[in-house]
Amino acid sequence: MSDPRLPYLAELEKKILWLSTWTIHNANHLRESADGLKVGGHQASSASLATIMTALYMAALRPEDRVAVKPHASPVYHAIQYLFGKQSRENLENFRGYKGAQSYPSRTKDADDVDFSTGSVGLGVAQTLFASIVQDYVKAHGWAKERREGRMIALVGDAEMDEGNIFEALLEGWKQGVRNTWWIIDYNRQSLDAVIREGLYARFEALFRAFGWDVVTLKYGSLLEEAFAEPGGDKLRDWIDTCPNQLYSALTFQGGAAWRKRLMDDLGDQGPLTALIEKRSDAELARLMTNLAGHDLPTLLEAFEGIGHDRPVVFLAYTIKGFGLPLAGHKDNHAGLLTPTQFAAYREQAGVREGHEWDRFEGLALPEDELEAFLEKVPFRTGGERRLSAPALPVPEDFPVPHQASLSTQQGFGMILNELGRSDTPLAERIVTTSPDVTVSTNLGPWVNRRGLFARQSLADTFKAERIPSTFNWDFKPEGQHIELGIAEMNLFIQLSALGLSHSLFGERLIPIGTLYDPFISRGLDALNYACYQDSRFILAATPSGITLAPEGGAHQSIATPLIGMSQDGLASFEPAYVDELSEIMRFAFEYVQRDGSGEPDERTWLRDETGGSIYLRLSTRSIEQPNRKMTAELAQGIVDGAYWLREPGPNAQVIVAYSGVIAPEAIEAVGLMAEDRRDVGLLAVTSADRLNAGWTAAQRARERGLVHARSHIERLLGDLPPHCGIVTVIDGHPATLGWLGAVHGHRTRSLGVEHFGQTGTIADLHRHYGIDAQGIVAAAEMIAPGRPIRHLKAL
Ligand SMILES: Cc1ncc(C[n+]2csc(CCOP(=O)(O)OP(=O)(O)O)c2C)c(N)n1
Ligand SMILES: [Mg+2]
Repeated sequence: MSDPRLPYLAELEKKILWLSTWTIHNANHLRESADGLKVGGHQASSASLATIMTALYMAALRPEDRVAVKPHASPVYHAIQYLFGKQSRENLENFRGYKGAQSYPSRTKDADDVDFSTGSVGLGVAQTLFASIVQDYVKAHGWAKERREGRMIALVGDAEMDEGNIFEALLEGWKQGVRNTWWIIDYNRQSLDAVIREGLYARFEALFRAFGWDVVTLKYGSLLEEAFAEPGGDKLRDWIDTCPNQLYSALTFQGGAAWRKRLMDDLGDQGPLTALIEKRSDAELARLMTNLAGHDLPTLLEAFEGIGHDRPVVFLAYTIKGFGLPLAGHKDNHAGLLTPTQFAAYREQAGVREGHEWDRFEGLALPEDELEAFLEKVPFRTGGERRLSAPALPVPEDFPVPHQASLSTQQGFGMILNELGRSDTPLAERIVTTSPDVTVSTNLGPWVNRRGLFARQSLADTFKAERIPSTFNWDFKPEGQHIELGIAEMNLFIQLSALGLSHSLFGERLIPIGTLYDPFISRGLDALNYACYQDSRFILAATPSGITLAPEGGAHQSIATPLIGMSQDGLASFEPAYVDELSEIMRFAFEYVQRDGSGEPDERTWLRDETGGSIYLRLSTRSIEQPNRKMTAELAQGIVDGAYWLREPGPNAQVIVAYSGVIAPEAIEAVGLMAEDRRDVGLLAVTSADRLNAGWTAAQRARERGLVHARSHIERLLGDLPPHCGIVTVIDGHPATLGWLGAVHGHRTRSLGVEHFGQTGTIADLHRHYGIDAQGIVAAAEMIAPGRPIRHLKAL
């Protein structure tokens, strides 16, 4: 018996294709004359997925399912949401325009319930796999009991599969026993520039099987299957199976007459096959030959709804790029647009009158009330609000502050986590740590010993069972709180991105903390960028950093990361020198990652702290002498706001030193060396160049808008410096990080730091080499604040 939903789905598919095509055509039309900004890359890619997305959103999906939509299918996504009443006509009219519907589905910029932001191909795909691990994590900890398990689904372009991060994720998924993950490959055999290599499907199949996935190949639609059953049909099937991708695409573009000629030339037998071809009109023949499974609703429904297990599945769905449009199959169609004549023909075919383009049911054959009733009952829409939330967890009052005469920030970080791990506070319960094979070397070991490693199935530590002494106790268990990853840093960031959305995706708050070596942030940078773009919330502890890694040499010594931290939106970066600072920053971080307030700036700092965000801690393994001081409220505030005076400059200051991070001892020494020969020298501890800079920029903007009293933290700190005072800045990182400080009030500035690939050596060797030792700082001060020779400055 035929599925009663099919007539409705067929009509809706037609409407979805129309709406997405019209959205693009209309936006392009509007914009072309205004500023020449053409809409590219959407039309053909969208049409390729229109049938699959209809089958999913209008039938197969459940509200608990989460989907990463291929970037260029955003018009289809927006069209579906428009039919659901969740996307506005204004936004669609303004597609790709100022504040309009986004070119690529965006959780933060779009108003229509996007699950994962996509755009940089490959990342969204992997994110579904890691989201599935998060779902398992949440369930294994006994949370979200009343929620049904969702499937994490990615709609993947076939050329998107070239992205290496997908393979990294596959391997990790295999290790973690990933479930409930579906990847649907839009196998249109076209990329942006070209038609893809022959036989790629066979590589995909072998690959996914090797990683334990079920492979479902969706090749022929029901019309083709019926034709294959006719006499001579098996020959037609053989022909299709060996037809090169280029030829198939070209014939699709050319249409029915071309199909006929070619098939007759190749297959005409004056017998059953000729009859099979001849009995169809050109239009019917074209329809038959393009009836690939990815455009066949009955086949798709059967495939999607036939999965009755939770194993990961890849669907290899044959499709046609530009299906249903006059540019179908053409190899140049990626950025192709319909010409006015082509569009007029398509409009005619869609039965849409001018002026009625946005009418939801215009041109459809079924009565409006029936379609409306069908839409109302679509299962995907029945669960209420899909974007979830979870209350913020309190940060313990008695937050740990490790005390030792000498410590590194990395040790401090490990000790603070270990202390938190000792407690049974709600916060400690929800912390989840993860690290790409650097758990021990980033000091997470003690925390992991306490809280265990996460796995759905328990796995005892054999070394422990065999009573072999080891510092680490690596029991895997469902209640474990550390996700041990392989080395791939991309996976770390995508895992963090998924963990940091748990409150929104699964309604359960997690506080993710990821650790890695600072130089390898660059390896996962795009994934970090997308994690922030999606407003995922996590704490990143990057350690060791800079030339702390002295003996490692070469490119192991991170240089650019402070600038990455400053320029990455959605990420507040800190580089503390001392562990008491780190403690204040972490206390703040745990709260900050959970904030969800309005975007109004704070009048003290001009930072938009209410909104919260993620945190980056640039830490070090260099052990330095710790200050013995009382943490006053004022000091704590300065640390969090980004800077405080370690030594306040006097009224006649000739020079100040502003430093960030573990270079503190050198900065302190330098100030001591020049104290006799320069007046009122000050020492500014910068804990967050990022927050100082952001506040300064925001305060200037506020003043330009008429808020004349707006003052940022750094403007106040430097406000009393005499105009002739020089500033020497120093950081174990790129000097530009602090180079802007002189511009705040117009002070001469010399910025020291590291600009070049490293040498091996001791830390002292390298400080000297780069001129960021005490002598280098003093030499810079002497140049910038002329006066009598500084006695302690040795001849360099
Ligand atoms: C990381 C990244 N590199 C490049 C691009 C530009 N780009 C967008 S789509 C695309 C290829 C699309 O091919 P495919 O994935 O097969 O999707 P189709 O358009 O065929 O549906 C490229 C190269 C991008 N969005 N992201
Ligand atoms: Mg493609």
